[in-house]
Amino acid sequence: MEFIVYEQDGFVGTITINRPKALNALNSQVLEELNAALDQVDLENTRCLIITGAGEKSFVAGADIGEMSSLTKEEGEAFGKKGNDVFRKIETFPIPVIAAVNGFALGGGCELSMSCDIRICSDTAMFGQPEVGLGITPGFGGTQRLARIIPVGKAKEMIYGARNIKADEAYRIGLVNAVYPLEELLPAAQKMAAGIAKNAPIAVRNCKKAINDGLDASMDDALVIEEKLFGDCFESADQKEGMSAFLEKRKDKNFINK
Ligand code: DAK
Repeated sequence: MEFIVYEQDGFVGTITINRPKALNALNSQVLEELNAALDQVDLENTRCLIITGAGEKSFVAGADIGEMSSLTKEEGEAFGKKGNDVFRKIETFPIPVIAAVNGFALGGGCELSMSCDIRICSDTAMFGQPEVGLGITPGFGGTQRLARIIPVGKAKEMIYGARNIKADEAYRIGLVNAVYPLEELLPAAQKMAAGIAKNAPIAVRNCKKAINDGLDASMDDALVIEEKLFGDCFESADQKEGMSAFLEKRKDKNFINK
């Protein structure tokens, strides 16, 4: 792959968008490679994923404006679908995905981070949906996900005004969970990922599914979703291991993803 680097460290996988000359902007090739990289993750042995950007300046500075500038209506719609499909794949990926936002997260970059379960960022990060200044709407889920993550009025203010926000404001309004000095960002993401990976993988996956599916349902339906995913954990080796460890007052647990 030309623009995606995949690294595996124990149970944690890291995908790096690697197109620093264009501040990691998303052209069709980057989106296709990102899609392929996700398909290649070994889900038997990977329990958490980190997505970050190469270089010290940018996570992803948006969809590629050069490529988009000459699209027809049909091509624009197809490009939007390509991004939406891969971002939805991330959002519904079986294991948790952490965005480690190391700089600009504009347009498609902000949208990519929002398709991840958790966002943390460097103190140099900047988030925004500048599309209306380019004569388009956010096209990779920005109008939908931003308004679900932060208060609707804030989302509308950012999107209508094409107003970018810095890390401290992103933290204040709940767009990111934490802010770190740039050099501490990736270690912090790895520590968070390792903390997730040490827990029972089937239970963690079922929690992700319960939260995501439940948010799209009524409370009555959402509780049924939870009941089923709760029930699904029983009779698994890891449920027996987790509960035996508690009853035996044993700190070390050996979860095997079965
Ligand atoms: N696309 C292409 N190239 C980009 C880019 C981008 N989004 N962002 C930066 N680059 C390139 C620059 O052109 C420059 O290339 P060279 O001139 O060196 O060849 C290089 O990266 C370095 O950028 P700068 O020289 O501009 O660096 P600065 O530090 O001065 O400024 C910046 C950094 C991030 C403030 C600036 O580059 C910037 O404003 N970039 C654009 C940010 C932006 O507007 N992003 C949102 C893009 S729109 C849809 C589908 C998708 C979308 C919408 C609709 N449908 C199909 C409905 C998504 C839209 C977007 O994401």
